[in-house]
Amino acid sequence: MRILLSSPLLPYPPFHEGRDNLHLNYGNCTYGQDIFAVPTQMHAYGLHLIAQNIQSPSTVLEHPTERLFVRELRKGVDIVGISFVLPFFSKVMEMCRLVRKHSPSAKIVLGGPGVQCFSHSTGREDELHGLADLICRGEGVRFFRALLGEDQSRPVSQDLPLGAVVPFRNPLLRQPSATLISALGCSNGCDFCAASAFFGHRRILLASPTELYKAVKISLAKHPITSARVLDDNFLVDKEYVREFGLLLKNDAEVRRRRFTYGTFANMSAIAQYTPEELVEYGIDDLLIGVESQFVDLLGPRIGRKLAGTDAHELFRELTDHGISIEGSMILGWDFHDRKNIEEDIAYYVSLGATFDQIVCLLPLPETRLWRQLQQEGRLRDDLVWDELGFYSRWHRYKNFTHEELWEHEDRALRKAYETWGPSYLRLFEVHLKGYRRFRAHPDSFFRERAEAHANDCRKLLALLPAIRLFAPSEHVRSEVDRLREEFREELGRPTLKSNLEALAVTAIAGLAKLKATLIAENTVQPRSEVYRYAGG
Ligand code: B12
Ligand code: SF4
Repeated sequence: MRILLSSPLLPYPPFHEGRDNLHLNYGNCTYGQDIFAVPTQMHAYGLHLIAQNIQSPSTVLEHPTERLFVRELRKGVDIVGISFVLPFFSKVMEMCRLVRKHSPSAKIVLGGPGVQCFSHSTGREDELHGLADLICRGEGVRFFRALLGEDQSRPVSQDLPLGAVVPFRNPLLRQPSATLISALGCSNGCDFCAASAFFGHRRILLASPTELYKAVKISLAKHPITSARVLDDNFLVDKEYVREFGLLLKNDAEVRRRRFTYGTFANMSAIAQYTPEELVEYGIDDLLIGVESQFVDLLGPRIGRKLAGTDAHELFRELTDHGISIEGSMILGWDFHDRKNIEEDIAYYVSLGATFDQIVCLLPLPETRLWRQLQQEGRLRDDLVWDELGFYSRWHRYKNFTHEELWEHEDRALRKAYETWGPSYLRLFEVHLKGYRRFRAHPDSFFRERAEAHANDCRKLLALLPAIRLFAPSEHVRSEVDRLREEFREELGRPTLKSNLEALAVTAIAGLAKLKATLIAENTVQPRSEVYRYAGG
């Protein structure tokens, strides 16, 4: 069997006012932080996971040009699998036509969250459905194994390509990081959550704690990394799992020597099962947490139950005091939001002091309860276009705001967080300083090693402080830089000559980035096309 797996074709459409869709942190969690927004590189993980877990050889194309895609088709292909999210609907249609033209006998299989389009009619889905042979509505590894007549119950292994954080988009500052996948979906079923709906409001486990640990070992053996992101919509929900995985890491001398830690996603009720020290013991360094709104009683039962009983201020303080950074997430444009309480909600969110901020407007996605509710209320647009999905979609009517008004609130909220807490790099510096303080004299050597790792991270981030001071968004942030620099000196001594030279170099790079940002309006950065060949087995 000759198998070709591909993500959508380049070029990607221009993005709205510098809001780069392709970078998780840049477009989401550090959006609005001027030159300090953090570009992160990610991959088409779903496709790699499938390719690494079938017995047939396969080729994975990431962001192919039309030429590259056609060249691969012409080599002769039996199955073409395409992974997409909704904004690439038309691109995928185009790709299916190319397959029919250049490899007419190939079977076309569509997968990824984009297939949620088939649960709604905008008038174009039948055409795409007609071009494809099979649609995978959910988990793809087992689907593909079934298609190839392979044993579906074999364990899932993973050795996914590295992602990276690239400050100022400067390759010299690139920090690679691994990606691991433990489970897909979440059973909490929040009304707005597309990921939960896509996997049938279930959590589908892909790797046991031992298998996930093996993936960490493979990555550490191959790459000079010290951290990973575990993609799992609610990783902390299963405490036994997390404990087993965490202790495998803790008891492994090499993992410890490399100071390996990981970030992941979890809701507040899942986090409440742990003490912050347990989270550190199990290897966690960062959590993406949905705050959604302070008006918990108005959010409905499903969203309410993941937040209920947790004091977000206390949780955020406790976690950051233990050296765990937080990607806070909040939504604007709930039906209960009016001009007064939206301000209160923004003030509440900003006061939490998250390390990264994902503040976004409520966006309905097909198959969710929110979608069905808006449909019943006649509030979905009749002429909605899948390709227009993004941070600035106009797919439904908000109750109390125009789209423009809400987008202004969003920009203002992000600005307020930025002016209050400064760039995420500065917030991260403080989290590491706190982690160092918390654990430097801990009786257990594991935690003292964590303290050392925090001290190293502080030393690395120190190089950014002069640039942050120079381009600070407010006087307050400038004085925060001075305070934190002073605290660093008290805890870890005077910066070395090497560190001062690094700071000079980073300030020069930041200055150039600022100049470039002033002179050239930013538009979509086209990702590089990449080809991966897998032997199968
Ligand atoms: C990481 C991530 C990103 C990364 C990387 C995306 C990528 N290239 O995969 C970045 C930051 C680049 C990103 C960007 C965007 N993202 Co995004 N992203 C995610 C996130 C958090 C995880 C995706 C992931 O990798 N999961 C792990 C892999 C293993 O799972 P998977 O992709 O679902 O794949 C499995 C199955 O779907 C299936 N499958 C997938 N592809 C295929 C193909 C075939 C042939 C088959 C058979 C099966 C199959 O098998 C896989 C294994 O089981 C999800 C939310 C979530 N929790 O799922 C949102 C999500 C996918 N993103 C979303 C959106 C909207 C976007 C953006 C458009 C952002 C925006 N608002 O403008 C951009 C689009 C850019 C782009 N080119 O893709 C939506 C998609 C909604 C939809 N129904 O289409 C999601 C669901 C978030 C949400 N809003 O709810 N995203
Ligand atoms: S808890 Fe998070 S991942 Fe789970 S359904 Fe709600 S929003 Fe989605």
